[in-house]
Amino acid sequence: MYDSVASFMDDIVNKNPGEKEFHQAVFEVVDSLWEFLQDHPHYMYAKILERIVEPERVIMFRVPWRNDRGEIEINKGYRVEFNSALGPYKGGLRFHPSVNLSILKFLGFEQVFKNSLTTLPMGGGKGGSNFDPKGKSDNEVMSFCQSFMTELQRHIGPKTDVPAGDIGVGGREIGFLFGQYKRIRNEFSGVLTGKGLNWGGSLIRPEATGYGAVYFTQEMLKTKNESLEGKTVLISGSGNVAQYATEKVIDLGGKPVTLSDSSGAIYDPDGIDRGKLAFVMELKNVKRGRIKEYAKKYGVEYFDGERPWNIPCDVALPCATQNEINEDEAKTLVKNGCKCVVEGANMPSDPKAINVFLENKILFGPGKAANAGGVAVSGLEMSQNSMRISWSREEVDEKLHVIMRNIHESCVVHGKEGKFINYLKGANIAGFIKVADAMLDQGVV
Ligand code: NDP
Ligand code: 2IT
Repeated sequence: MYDSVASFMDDIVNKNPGEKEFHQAVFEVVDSLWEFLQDHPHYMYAKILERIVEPERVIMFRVPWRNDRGEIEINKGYRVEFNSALGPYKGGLRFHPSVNLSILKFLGFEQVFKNSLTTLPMGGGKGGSNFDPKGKSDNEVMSFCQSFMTELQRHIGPKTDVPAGDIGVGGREIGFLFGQYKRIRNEFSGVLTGKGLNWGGSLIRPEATGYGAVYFTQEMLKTKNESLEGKTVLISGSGNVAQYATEKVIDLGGKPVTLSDSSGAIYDPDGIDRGKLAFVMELKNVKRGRIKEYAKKYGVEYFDGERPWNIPCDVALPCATQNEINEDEAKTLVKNGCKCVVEGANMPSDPKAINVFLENKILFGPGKAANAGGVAVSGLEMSQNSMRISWSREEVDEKLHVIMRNIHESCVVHGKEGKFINYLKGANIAGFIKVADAMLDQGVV
């Protein structure tokens, strides 16, 4: 048994060499669980911690496909089936050139606790490829997706492992992947979520992560008798999560002033309104262009190669990618008056940034709680598929709202430190207990 977080982490680093994102995600969880585990030693005796950091299965495969010039290209494909204590493996697929085993293990690990927090019966997993959809034609994306699914299909299924979208995987990709699964397996089933509305998808799934993160923000602000009304909000990213977070902030009377992509950030001091958001959605989802176009169209500032964190705000919603807020940026946010940081993305704040937020006792909503709305509605999509029914927009939105409120409440119950709510600790403990207890019930597996 380990006598400290440091000795546990030494072992993690030795057993998983070079996987720095995975080390980071494990440290964050273990560090915030440590005290709790000392008070509940039965988890330690059963070696739950040692078991929970080891994926049940990792699948790695070759993805050969042909580009439009007829040349053969080869990518790496992965599925990390992390934990099935609570249900079939569930989690997104990421297509991005940076994808490697470390990134997918960090995402799969986070997903286990996140899915537990939703209270729905889902285990945790993640997958993807180092394929870069940027600059590829629809035909090339289809060829890639078909090849990717030709291998993945033998490992997944509606009762085994149910992938969905993440960075670089949206409605278009899920369509191509679903088509190939159906063709090979001769089976129309809920094997993927985020499907099109006319072939088994759920209303509100595209909106769910962004809306959910803003519902979570609302709950956090309520603990200070505040609301989003009139608040200036920084949002990073301009993809699925950022777009619908922006929409919900506008709905609730807040003023989103920034968006970004991997090339740079825009700052619109007058606020991004519905009309401007419609432009962004067309730009990103249809034309697949760069956010810089927004600055040209509306005559606002564009910061090439920069992130939006040096602009004064009340609330910050990082919705792009991991480690997009470092210690200095966190200090700048706090210095400029930011009172609330809520993670729409997975692990966007690095460990030193998180320390800055916690030391300054601002509201900090960790991704595994705040962005759980996406996978929660994926869980609702699975239920609707199994029952062969579809719920209305209002029904799904209401269920999402209730789930986000309940996750907030779980964080409060387990994260209260006097008057301060440590949402990070609360989310980790609440997520852990359910998975750990299920693992104990199921024996040494
Ligand atoms: P999208 O692919 O739709 O959008 C990603 C956005 O982030 C784009 O604007 C992209 O810019 C930007 N981005 C991606 N990588 C980088 C990078 N390395 N540096 C700077 N900017 C980057 O993905 P999503 O909106 O779905 O995902 C965003 C985040 O939310 C991810 O962390 C994801 O894991 C998380 N998440 C997503 C959920 C979902 O349901 N989709 C659910 C829960 C969490 P560019 O176009 O230039 O690449
Ligand atoms: O990180 C995430 O929670 C997702 N990308 C969504 C996963 C899902 O199965 O809907």
